[in-house]
Amino acid sequence: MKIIKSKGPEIFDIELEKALLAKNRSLAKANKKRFDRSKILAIDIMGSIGSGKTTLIKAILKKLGIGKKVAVIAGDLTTSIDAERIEVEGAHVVQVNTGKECHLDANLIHQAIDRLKLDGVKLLFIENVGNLICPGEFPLGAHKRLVVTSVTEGPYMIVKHPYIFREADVIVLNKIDLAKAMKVNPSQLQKDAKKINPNAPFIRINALSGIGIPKVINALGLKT
Ligand SMILES: Nc1nc2c(ncn2[C@@H]2O[C@H](COP(=O)(O)OP(=O)(O)O)[C@@H](O)[C@H]2O)c(=O)[nH]1
Ligand SMILES: [Mg+2]
Repeated sequence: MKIIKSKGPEIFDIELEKALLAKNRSLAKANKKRFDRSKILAIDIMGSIGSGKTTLIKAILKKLGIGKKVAVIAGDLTTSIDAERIEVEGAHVVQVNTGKECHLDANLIHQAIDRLKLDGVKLLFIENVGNLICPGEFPLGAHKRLVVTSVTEGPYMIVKHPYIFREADVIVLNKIDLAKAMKVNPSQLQKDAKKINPNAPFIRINALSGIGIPKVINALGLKT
C-alpha cells in the first residue's frame, strides 16, 4: 500500500497481491492457447451493471445470425437471468456464478471451457461481472476486451475508471438515445476515452435498436 501525500486529502493507493495477479495472467495465457488450438475467437465484455452488456451480446448475435457456432459464458453474482436472455438467440450458454466475487478470473473461465461444447464453436463471448473496477486487472485469455459504458451512468464514468478503459481494445458508448435526457455529451465522453486510450475505437450505439452494432462487429473483426 502506497500513501500519496498531496495538498488535498491523503490518498491511499492499495495494490493487489502481485502473486495473485501473476498466477491469473499465466492461467489467462493457457486459456488463450486453448482458444487458439480450437480456432475460437474469445471476447471479454466488461462494463457496469445495467450498461447494456447482455443487450449488446444479443444484438451482435442477432446481426451475425450464426446461432450455435457461438458460445457465451455469462458471469453473474447469483442469477441465471442473462444466460436465459442470451440462450433465446440460439447460442450455447454456460452460467458462472461468482457469489461475492466482483469479477471473473482465468481459473473460472478454464473451468467453464470444460463445460462448454466447443465442437463447431467459432466465437465465444464472455460477459464479465458488472463493474468497472475489478475485471480490468484480471485478463481471462480473451483475444479482445470490450468495455461498454452508457450515457445513463453520467458524465464522469470514463475519467473515474482509467484502468479498465486503458485495458480495452474497443470502447462502446451505449444508450445514445438517452443522451439528451441525461444531459450527457457523447463527444465529451469520447474525448475522455481518447485521452486514456487513443488506440481503442470509440463506438456510439443503441443496443436496443441496433444503431452502431455493425461498427462494433467490424471493430471486433467479426464477419456478418
Ligand atoms: N434506452 C436504452 N436502453 C437500453 C439500451 N441498451 C440496453 N438498455 C436497457 O438497459 C437495461 C440493462 O441492460 P442489460 O443489457 O441487462 O445490462 P447489463 O447489466 O450490462 O448486462 C435493460 O433494461 C435494457 O433494455 C439502449 O441502447 N437504450
Ligand atoms: Mg448482463
